[in-house]
Amino acid sequence: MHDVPAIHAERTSAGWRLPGIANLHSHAFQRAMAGLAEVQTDPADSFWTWRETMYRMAGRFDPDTLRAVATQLYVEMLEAGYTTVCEFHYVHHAPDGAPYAPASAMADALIDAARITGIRLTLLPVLYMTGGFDGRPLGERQRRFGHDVDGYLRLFADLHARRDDTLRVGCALHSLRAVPVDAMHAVLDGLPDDARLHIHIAEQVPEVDECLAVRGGRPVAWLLDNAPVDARWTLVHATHLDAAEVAGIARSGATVALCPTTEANLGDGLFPLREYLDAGGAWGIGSDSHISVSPVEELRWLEYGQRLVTQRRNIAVAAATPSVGATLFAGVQASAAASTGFDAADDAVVLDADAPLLAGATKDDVLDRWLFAGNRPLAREVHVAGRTVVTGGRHALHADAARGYAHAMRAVLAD
Ligand code: NGQ
Ligand code: ZN
Repeated sequence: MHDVPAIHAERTSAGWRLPGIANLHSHAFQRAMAGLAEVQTDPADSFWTWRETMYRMAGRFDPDTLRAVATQLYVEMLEAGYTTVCEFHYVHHAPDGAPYAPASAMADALIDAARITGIRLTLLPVLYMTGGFDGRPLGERQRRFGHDVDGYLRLFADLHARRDDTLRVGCALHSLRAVPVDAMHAVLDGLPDDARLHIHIAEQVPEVDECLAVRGGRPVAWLLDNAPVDARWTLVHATHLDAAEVAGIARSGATVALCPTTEANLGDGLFPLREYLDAGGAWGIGSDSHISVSPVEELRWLEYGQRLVTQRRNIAVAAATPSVGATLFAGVQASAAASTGFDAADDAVVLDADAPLLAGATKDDVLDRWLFAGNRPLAREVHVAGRTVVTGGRHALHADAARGYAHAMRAVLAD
């Protein structure tokens, strides 16, 4: 369990300079359905009915529309201060399940979008094999997500050979629901030793119950007992934990990727943040379904969720740092390299020191003011891998990306 070093904003002539922020969890195509699943279809609407809407949206993408949507999304991320994105990518094939030529066409679209916009990309091709814990085959709408072990390892090797300064390639297991035990071991055995591993886990209560019934353990407990979970691993959501699981993740060195705006939007439940911080656990944030593309909103709601249930204030603080903003920002920085595979220490976000929200700010309160005091975007400049990608709050492709996105959305939303 590690001490998280405090982060201080540095006052420069351009503004308040901070390290860049890693976005640990993204499904780029879901940007296209943000705001389109907020209509009640059934009084019992839930994560599971949202998922049906999401599958319909996933069914409409091809490489060109994915490239356009991801380009707009990555422009929005950079303007918000995210400088690295982990793309949890599972829409691999054509809608009928037939591979594209090349088989990496959809992944290539994401790589293109990252290169065009300048964001660092940790591409996580997803292994997705079954429709549930019982091993049932993929449903019709899931067919374009599927691989066998050999097909998956071929895709992984093809993508992994292309890594460079701003591209890393890791492995994602969609979830315990979607990956049989033997396949999990076969894929883990076939990966390079330093591969990053991400997995959705324990997001919904029915998933915990089914795992208990079928595998005889809660999802996180089962994973800790059956996989070599360590600092290379990122557990996405890990919402429903008992005390032993909280301690077990923290001890393993894995990072938990928390996605508070998506978790709220989907009605997942609330992560036991205070207990996890007390255990010394590593964590970061992700924008996941992109119902919001804002590290400010993720961190604010991470703290606010805790305040709402505990009826207390200022929960996420470290002994050394009474500032909630500084503690949250430091937590995000501390997990970034292990989860993304990048050493991105020189990436930077420069906040507009002339903004009224930051009037009279000091290095001790600037993070709290940025994260809690308003909604006007304050990132004035963003620097990634030696390139200045945002100036005056705008990405150079701000207008072009929006035009390409509007065009792609007409195709995606057409019947
Ligand atoms: C996903 N998203 O794969 O996009 C999932 C939903 C599932 C989130 N969990 C589908 N937020 O978990 O089966
Ligand atoms: Zn996800």
